[in-house]
Amino acid sequence: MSTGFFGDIQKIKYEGPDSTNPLAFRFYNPDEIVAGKRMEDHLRFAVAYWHSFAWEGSDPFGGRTFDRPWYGDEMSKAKLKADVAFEMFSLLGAPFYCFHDADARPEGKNFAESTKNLNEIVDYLGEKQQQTGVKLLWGTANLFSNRRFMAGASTNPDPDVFAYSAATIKTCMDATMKLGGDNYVLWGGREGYETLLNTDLKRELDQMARMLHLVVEYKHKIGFKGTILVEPKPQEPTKHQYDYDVATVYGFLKKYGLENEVKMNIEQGHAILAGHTFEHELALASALGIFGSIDMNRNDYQSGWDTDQFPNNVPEMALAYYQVLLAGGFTTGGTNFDSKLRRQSIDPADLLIGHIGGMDCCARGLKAAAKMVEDGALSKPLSERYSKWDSPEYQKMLRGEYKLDDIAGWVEKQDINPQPKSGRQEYLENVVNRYV
Ligand code: XLS
Ligand code: NI
Ligand code: NI
Repeated sequence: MSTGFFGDIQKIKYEGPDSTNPLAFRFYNPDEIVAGKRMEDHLRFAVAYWHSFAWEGSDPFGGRTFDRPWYGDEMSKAKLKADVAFEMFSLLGAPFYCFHDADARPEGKNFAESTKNLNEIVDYLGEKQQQTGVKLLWGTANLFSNRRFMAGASTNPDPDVFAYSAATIKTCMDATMKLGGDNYVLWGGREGYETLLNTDLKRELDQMARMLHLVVEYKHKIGFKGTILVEPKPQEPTKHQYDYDVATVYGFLKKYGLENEVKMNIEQGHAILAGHTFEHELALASALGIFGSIDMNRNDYQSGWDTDQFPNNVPEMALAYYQVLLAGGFTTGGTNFDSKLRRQSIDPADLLIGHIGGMDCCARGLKAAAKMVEDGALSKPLSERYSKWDSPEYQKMLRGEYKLDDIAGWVEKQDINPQPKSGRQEYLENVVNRYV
């Protein structure tokens, strides 16, 4: 039975590029084949429970702007929230969702009660998944909102918090496993510091690594087949977060022997905060063999803050999905909208419209990317640019068969005299613009 929250809005359909219906897809056509695969299977869209159903529209200067019938601490409200959430996933035809424990269950008076509440709501979510066919892309623990985590979760100077966090993660991994989740995510919003004056950085990194080892060990113990993902972010809420960006996390994983167990969940807005492009983070993760999943929500470029807006820039999406395709596409990962409405967008339909626009934008980006791959539009000029490396002498050099003095002798004998060549950036930018 419907909750009636979305009124008489029916399942969102694909109506094609000419449609002016705000409640229709113009580009996202789940069954359309792109590069040999259904669009839905390429993009693997997920809706984030927290921003759409738990966040109440507050900002640093004002509180709740949304008026939702499920706000409150009772279990019945949590179930109503789940009812509306699954109605929305179904209206959108989103195959996946993601959630934190704290989004879905009422907080208990202690760990045991919070766990009991979580288990009750997990059973309910399981029934909803059964009824709708919507699946869990990833589960995660909220180890940042409650004041107990203000000085960090695994990196807290107080080991009671470390233990509480470990226990909480265990319950969330159990929940994710029970719901058949494809991944488990760790985002360390409070894992970092405000000032070095009160922070032992070395200790905190060791603590964080211990937690990640515990997570990986438990994954194998319970036979969880999904992927463990870390989501990098440079700052906000903490001034300096340890999981700064893909490169930093990779160094951390290497140092602590975790690089074969953990992959990346890369968020567009976090990449920008770290001073990178999204495609840089995607390409680097792929090059390092740790590409996993994406959070597809953008920032406002003027604010310098994680504004978590729905994506709306097709050329940027095209470059992002180009990297995703080059990486071989998603396996367990997907496209999660970790996006929230602007706080004035208070109508139920706004929730749908935000996601519809985001899904359409990603679909356009994917199609452009697939065409660029198919035509070799960028890959041909790229391999041409590096082609001299294919010669036997340079292959030997790459393999380490020549030492520095051998190379010096060879350069002199061959009279090697490098001639600069154009990088053709404007040409390549124009090529991309033909596709978007
Ligand atoms: C916050 C993060 C968060 C994670 C999940 O900036 O993006 O939403 O995705 O904890
Ligand atoms: Ni974020
Ligand atoms: Ni995120």
